[in-house]
Amino acid sequence: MSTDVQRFPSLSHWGAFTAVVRAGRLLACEPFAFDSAPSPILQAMPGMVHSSLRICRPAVRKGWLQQRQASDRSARGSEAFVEVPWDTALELVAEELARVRGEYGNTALFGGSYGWSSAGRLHHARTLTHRFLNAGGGCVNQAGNYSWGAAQFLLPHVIGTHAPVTGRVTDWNNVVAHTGLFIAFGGLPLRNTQITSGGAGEHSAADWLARAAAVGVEFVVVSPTRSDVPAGTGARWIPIRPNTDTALMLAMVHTLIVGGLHARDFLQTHCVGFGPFSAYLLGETDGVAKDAQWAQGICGVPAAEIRALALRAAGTRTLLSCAWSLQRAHHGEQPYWASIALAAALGQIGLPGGGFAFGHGSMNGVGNPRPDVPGPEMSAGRNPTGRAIPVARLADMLQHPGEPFEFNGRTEVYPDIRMVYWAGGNPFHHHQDLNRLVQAWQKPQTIVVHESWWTPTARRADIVLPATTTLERNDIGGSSRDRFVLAMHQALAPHAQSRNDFDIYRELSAIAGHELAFTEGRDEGQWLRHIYASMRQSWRKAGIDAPGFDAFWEAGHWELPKPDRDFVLFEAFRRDPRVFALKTPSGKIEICSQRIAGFGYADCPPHPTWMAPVEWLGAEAAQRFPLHLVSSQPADKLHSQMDAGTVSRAAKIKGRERVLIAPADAARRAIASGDLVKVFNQRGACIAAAVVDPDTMQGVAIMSTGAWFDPAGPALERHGNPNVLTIDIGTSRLAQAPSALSALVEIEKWQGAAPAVRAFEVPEISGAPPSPPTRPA
Ligand SMILES: Nc1nc2c(c(=O)[nH]1)N[C@H]1C(S)=C(S)[C@@H](COP(=O)(O)OP(=O)(O)OC[C@H]3O[C@@H](n4cnc5c(=O)[nH]c(N)nc54)[C@H](O)[C@@H]3O)O[C@H]1N2
Ligand SMILES: Nc1nc2c(c(=O)[nH]1)N[C@H]1C(S)=C(S)[C@@H](COP(=O)(O)OP(=O)(O)OC[C@H]3O[C@@H](n4cnc5c(=O)[nH]c(N)nc54)[C@H](O)[C@@H]3O)O[C@H]1N2
Ligand SMILES: [Mo]
Repeated sequence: MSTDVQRFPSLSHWGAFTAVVRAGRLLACEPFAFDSAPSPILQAMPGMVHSSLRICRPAVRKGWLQQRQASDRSARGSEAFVEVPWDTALELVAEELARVRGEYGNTALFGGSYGWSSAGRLHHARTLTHRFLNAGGGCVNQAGNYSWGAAQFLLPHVIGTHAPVTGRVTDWNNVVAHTGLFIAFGGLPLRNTQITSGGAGEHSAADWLARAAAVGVEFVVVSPTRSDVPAGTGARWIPIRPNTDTALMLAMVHTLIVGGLHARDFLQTHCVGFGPFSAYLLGETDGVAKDAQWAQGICGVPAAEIRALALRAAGTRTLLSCAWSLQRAHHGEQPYWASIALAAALGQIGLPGGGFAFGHGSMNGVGNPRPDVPGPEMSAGRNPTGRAIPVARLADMLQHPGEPFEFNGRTEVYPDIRMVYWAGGNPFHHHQDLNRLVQAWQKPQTIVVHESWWTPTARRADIVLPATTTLERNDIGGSSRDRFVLAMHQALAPHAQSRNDFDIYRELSAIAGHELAFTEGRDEGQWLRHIYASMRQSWRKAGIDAPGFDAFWEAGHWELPKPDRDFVLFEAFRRDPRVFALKTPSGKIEICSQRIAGFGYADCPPHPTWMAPVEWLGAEAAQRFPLHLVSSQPADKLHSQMDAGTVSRAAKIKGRERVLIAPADAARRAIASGDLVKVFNQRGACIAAAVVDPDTMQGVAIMSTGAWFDPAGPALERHGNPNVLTIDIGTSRLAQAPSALSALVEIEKWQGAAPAVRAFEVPEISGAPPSPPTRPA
């Protein structure tokens, strides 16, 4: 082992870096030279890579080892594990897969495996899980994602594509040059722009905001917290009650109509359905005019301010951008549709610096000028069963096998799942109403998880296979929003007995007799060359010449050229709506959708509509639980990743996640900053540490997601995980996306001693199997 310092190029979702290694230990992660705003999360990596929470050897839950599928499944998460040799573990997994497939068919196997996994694309665990299960006959998959699931299924009906929510929006260049007013619904929190799925070479959001502010672009931030206003932009903050943006937007359109300011020509030539929508706004259909006064009563923004904002927007070049958070709520389809209708009424869609956009404050690289060519990609193959559930209907599926559900115009039936396979995700982080998931998780006979750390999901598996981290293998990464493609050189030997997900699946494929279908005959090195070559070939078609693989690998990165002209969303469609028709039924923007009308969904009517969410500050339930819980992305980690690391732990108070509340709400409850509090509702309770925050709107409680789930039973979670409080329902029957941001809670001061946090303890593990695994005859 070398005692000299060695340096390896690498990449994470929070940025590119150089791994500095000595004697087999990661000493530091130095930010990429081209990154002007590197993420502090990098500093958590050395501690996490060598953490005592790493899973060292394959482990099987004791009861499962003894009784297999007949074991007591309520013991998941509390029972001890038994470490077994790799050969035994692989044989157990292979046998169980074969048994479930043989007895119940491929649709008894749930392999959605939702989660972010690594930035490296070859070793992306979720992709490899699909690839492996698809090669073996398929499984039940998950459709859509937790990030922008409502938009993904709504937007194709309205504008013929969901590309804009993936970050393909009018370039920042163009905004800086042309935009007069930038309205950010959900704000522009720079903490979220630390992250790009697939990893970023450059963190560009802060730079672009500064450049826009410098040329006088006026920013307005509509959000329940002033902290969504980025420093230095001079943005005006408009506080709004959570989940009520639709009402505000409708009233802005109403203001335009009554002022005769709506873009009649554009609505005529480029849109369909403004007539019925405007009848609804004017109160012709239900007797209620959706005017500014009406909206004030819902969203809390003064009527005069709503009208002024609408007039200001009509008087200049205006870009409307909605954070992804707006659609992660009950009826989350509506604010997105309403923002498109508002942009259409302003008539600036397809013009430089105008129209609508999504996600400028949600992820790095949104609006970053980049040639429209793919990044590195690994194929998951095709799922032979063709079956998938909407991503967030996980607990519903487990609890209601054989029952019908509606989704985007179809009626489908939940499959009867006997076995769950998860690698690269943490459902006990990401899912809503975790106490409900604990129950649903007892339904499958067998659960297999690959993880690098003893996460809440790994602890709740029957068979746990230890996976390497990114630094322990070679990979290639990059994002379709970033101009850099990064080489990721193996910097460390695999921790303990951990193996690459790729190798685990290769061996399991060999046992099952479909190794070639999984590997296509390529090893790691051959795959890296193959992925690079495919990408390079599609770049060449776009006129971009990249170096050969060896030169790229040696250099550690390659930078795509800046595009020579601005991208303006729907520019061509604007110019000629016939030639460049949208992929909607009418070829135009559908402010009213006949197709959606045909679905007959009361919870997703044919045009943007204000419907009160199940839980919000205007609901009856607000009398018992008077605070709206906003569970945001964490500043100091990515979801649950690195929660046990130094950066995240430093931000905790008394070891708990923080909850931000307004001074008046704190005073009423005699709560001071630093106090431990119980945050609770009818679904659960958690302990958090209060921070009295003048930037948080009254009536709102803000918690970051990501604290590792640490229940002392269904009644109390000890660490501050907001997902014991959130509601597990679909946004509507159309998208069935998560409604994480529609939850009411109450908070009270914690009395007496609080139970210790145990999230970062390794489960009980015994070294050797007590007896050879019993094999049912
Ligand atoms: N209340 C509330 N809940 C939310 C949200 C919210 O706003 N509010 N947001 C939602 C959103 S948008 C998202 S995207 C989800 C995120 O949910 P997830 O993507 O599930 O969260 P992560 O913590 O990123 O989980 C990834 C897991 O993969 C593991 N992993 C990383 N690399 C590898 C690897 O190479 N191999 C293997 N086997 N494992 C690996 C990590 O250790 C980690 O445990 O959360 C959702 N949940
Ligand atoms: N540091 C860090 N960055 C991340 C992530 C992370 O885990 N850590 N996760 C990444 C992922 S996977 C995703 S999908 C994106 C998510 O990106 P978003 O969904 O945009 O992120 P959130 O933090 O949930 O919400 C952004 C802001 O919206 C505001 N907000 C919440 N509800 C409402 C509402 O009803 N109306 C209005 N007007 N505002 C509201 C909140 O104040 C919040 O600060 O973030 C990405 N960025
Ligand atoms: Mo996400």
